[in-house]
Amino acid sequence: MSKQDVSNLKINGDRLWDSLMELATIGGTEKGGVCRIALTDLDRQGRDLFVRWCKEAGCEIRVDKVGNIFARRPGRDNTKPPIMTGSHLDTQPTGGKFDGCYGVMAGLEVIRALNDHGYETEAPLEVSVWTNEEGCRFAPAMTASGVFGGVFTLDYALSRTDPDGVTFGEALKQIGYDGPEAVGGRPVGAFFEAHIEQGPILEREDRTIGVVTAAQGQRWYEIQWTGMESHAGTTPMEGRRDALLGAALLIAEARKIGARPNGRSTVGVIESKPQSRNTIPGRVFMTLDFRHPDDAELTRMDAEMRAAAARIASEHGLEVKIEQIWYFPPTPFDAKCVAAVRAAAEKAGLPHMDIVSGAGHDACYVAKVAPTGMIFVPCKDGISHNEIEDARKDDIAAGCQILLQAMVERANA
Ligand code: HGY
Ligand code: MN
Ligand code: MN
Ligand code: MN
Repeated sequence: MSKQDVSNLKINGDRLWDSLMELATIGGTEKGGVCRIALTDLDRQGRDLFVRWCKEAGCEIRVDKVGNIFARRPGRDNTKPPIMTGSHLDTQPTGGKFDGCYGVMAGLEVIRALNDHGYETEAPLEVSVWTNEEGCRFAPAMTASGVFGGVFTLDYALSRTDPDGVTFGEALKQIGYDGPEAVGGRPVGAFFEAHIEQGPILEREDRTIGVVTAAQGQRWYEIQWTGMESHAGTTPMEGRRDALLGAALLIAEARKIGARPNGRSTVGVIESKPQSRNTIPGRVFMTLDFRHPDDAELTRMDAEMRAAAARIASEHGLEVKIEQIWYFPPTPFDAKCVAAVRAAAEKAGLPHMDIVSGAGHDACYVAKVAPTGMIFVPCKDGISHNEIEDARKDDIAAGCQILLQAMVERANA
């Protein structure tokens, strides 16, 4: 096969957009979003559609023991480690059409476009689907790419349980994606993930491509407050042991702690018991998500939060148990991969800028075992993890074209 100039290998933006829209019908919501929670039957349907499309594109399919899918397009020299791309198909409960799905469909479009052009790369290519990236049903996030990257053990991942006590391993079996392949432990030439930015910067700066240099660090907590249930009418205000007050005060403190430059803090889940309007809550469960691009700041945020929680507990006669369930350090991406994305954007004449990812991505864990880079495209008003998540068709296509350029150049290097 001729080694055409890579820039002639054009992707088909309409086909990419149509595939995204068809995929979005699986778990589609009335508001135009997608709810396709990890390891549910809807997740299975999305996976099955991806596998069917990849087989139609001539790929070989492999599934590993945590359900990661790898669609492989052979190259001229299949002894070489594959150049990989991909992302996730699971969504948030109020998810959108693009978070994760874009990176998977963009990878498939690269394969389809190379097939159109009859172009064969030197090294093989692989498009991956990483299980449970979102972490909303099974915490922590990026569980399966974490096993691939050697951060979590296989048993740790399979034993994660959802709020109903179903384990990751059981749910994986239920959808038939408990694959036979070992997880990771094989050479990967490079990994590139295309993703919407999920924030407002690219749109505000009017840039089409985000050259992602790193991802910020994260700390996830589960916090239990224990006070004492008592009568709402007869219990004087003084001396109440109100667990919900403790949680509320910490939420306000966490907000202040996250308000520092580049800081982020979010309380996404709170459950108070006994859920009776005339009983003072005695038990409260809450989550806390801290983020910062600087690890020392993230550590300071942790210490400030713990001190605030201890102070609130002693002032209000409460017990507080803080469990950090996940720590993810700020992750720089591979300089060569970052430069390849920047050069491809430059060559394509696309307005671009360097950017640090506010979100975690599977690429952050694959980066532990392979040279890794990410390509961001803008999303409308920077909104994501929301059913109104939207993106421009041209931007989606442009990011995919950069992905093709970066992957093919690396595969032929
Ligand atoms: O939370 C995140 O950063 C990603 O959506 N898992
Ligand atoms: Mn994502
Ligand atoms: Mn997400
Ligand atoms: Mn430049």
